[in-house]
Amino acid sequence: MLDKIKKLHSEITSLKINTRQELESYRLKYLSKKGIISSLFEEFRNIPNTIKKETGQRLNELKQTAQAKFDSLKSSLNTSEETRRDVDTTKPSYSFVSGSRHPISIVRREIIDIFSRIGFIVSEGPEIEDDDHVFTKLNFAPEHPARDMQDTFYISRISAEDSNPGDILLRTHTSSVQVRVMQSMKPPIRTISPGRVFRNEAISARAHCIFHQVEGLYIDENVSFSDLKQTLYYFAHELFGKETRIRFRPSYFPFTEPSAEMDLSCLICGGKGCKVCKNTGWLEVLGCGMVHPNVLEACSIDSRKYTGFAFGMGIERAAMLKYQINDLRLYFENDLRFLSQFKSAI
Ligand code: 2NM
Repeated sequence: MLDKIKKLHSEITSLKINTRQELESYRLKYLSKKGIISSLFEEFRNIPNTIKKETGQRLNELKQTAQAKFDSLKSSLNTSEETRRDVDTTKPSYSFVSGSRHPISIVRREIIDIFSRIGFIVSEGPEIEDDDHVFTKLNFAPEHPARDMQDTFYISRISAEDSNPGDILLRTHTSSVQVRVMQSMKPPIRTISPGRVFRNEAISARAHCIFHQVEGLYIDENVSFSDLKQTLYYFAHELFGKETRIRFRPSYFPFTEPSAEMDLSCLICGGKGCKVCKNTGWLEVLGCGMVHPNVLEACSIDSRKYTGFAFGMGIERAAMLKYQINDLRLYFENDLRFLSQFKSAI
């Protein structure tokens, strides 16, 4: 019997099979219930115990070899024959739905594009920051309420001493990036810093604990408030349209003096008064001002030689105004019915 198995083994391994018919004959001859291998298993029952172990092993090997040959030929013959038969190369290809950019990305890219056309570069910095870059160098008093646990996410609290930068926290604005730029560059400086910021707030239609900001900074000799106004006027025209008018209202920020808030004429009613502008004709869009001399000095810039302006805006807010989105939560829910409405050139 061992001889028979050996002969069959070499027969099977050297056998050439080229078609599916040949494969089926092979299966019937060797692997089917009435095939040669099954009959050998029948025979195996009656052989003497002394050679049972070795014969059993050889027989199993034979069966595995025959089955493996069948399996591999089956898949290769299938693919090559069916490909020839089933593919219609004249058929148009399947169409697919392409994605679209998120409205926050669209507006961020547009803002970057608008400012890069007038010489601003993009700077980025860490989301996990220290107290020194987020508050102290920006002229926030030690007891300023923005430092409060209710507003800022603290990671670890260490008291600021000597060269130690103090608490580690999530940045609440991207002005911290501009502190890093001022510390590492000499004026003239023209930069914008887009990025995520974090505030400890209850989530609602108007507030979220993570949002996106773009802040801008321009420092040189003789930079004036009229430079600020003209730059932001250009920006509003580019982002919101040529019909847009702007106005400035006095405001307060620790890092600028004087400080202002900028409004746009209402994009819906053009200023006549409607629900969106709550009948005021104006929409609040950003904060700005002349960089406080204390901030320049804290970043080693001579405040007698240089002046600068800065501004900051929420990208969610700007996109809400541009696209009339009335609930902030839409930005974070990833509902395709919302997202697929935004198409952009950049
Ligand atoms: C705002 C409003 C006003 C601002 C100030 C600075 C810096 F770093 F130069 F001091 N960056 N951004 C700034 C000024 C931000 O956001 C509402």
